[in-house]
Amino acid sequence: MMEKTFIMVKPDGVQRGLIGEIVSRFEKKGFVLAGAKLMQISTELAEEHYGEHKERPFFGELVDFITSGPVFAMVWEGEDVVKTSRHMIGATNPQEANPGSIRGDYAVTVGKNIIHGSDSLESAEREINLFFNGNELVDYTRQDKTWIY
Ligand code: ABT
Ligand code: MG
Repeated sequence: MMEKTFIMVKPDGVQRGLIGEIVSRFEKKGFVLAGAKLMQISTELAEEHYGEHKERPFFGELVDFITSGPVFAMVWEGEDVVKTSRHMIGATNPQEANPGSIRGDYAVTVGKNIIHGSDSLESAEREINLFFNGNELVDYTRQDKTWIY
């Protein structure tokens, strides 16, 4: 099924110069970039985005971290992109993330795991609406589509 998901390079990934590498992996995989922007997350947006973790002991640190510098927010489209991109990203804790996954290759600790990806279709819809206006998303077909599907 064709889906959209929300992917974000976190402040540590931006500072470490990993935007290009991460975009490249999704591009080469065959997913379609529907929207992207470099932005500074406000405290309000951070608390809303991570609302499910509000009661967790690490919530304050999480909000501080995600607002500590610019992030690169993206929407990617493709068949089963929500689940597949979670595999490409790897386990939340980079110590458990497989080599070959983004966190497995580039991250060391759970507090600085360089990338976010929506964990379900419902989360994806919620997060895309939280970060993007409809007019910031573009609908088009990649020329290589018939070689991917
Ligand atoms: P996100 O993509 O950031 O949502 O990570 P993921 O979905 O893989 O993992 P979840 B469970 O959503 O973690 C959200 C952020 O909270 C951090 N975290 C999580 C901790 O610092 N300690 C913990 O014990 C857990 C469970 C990691 C995630 N990211 N950041 N930044
Ligand atoms: Mg999550």
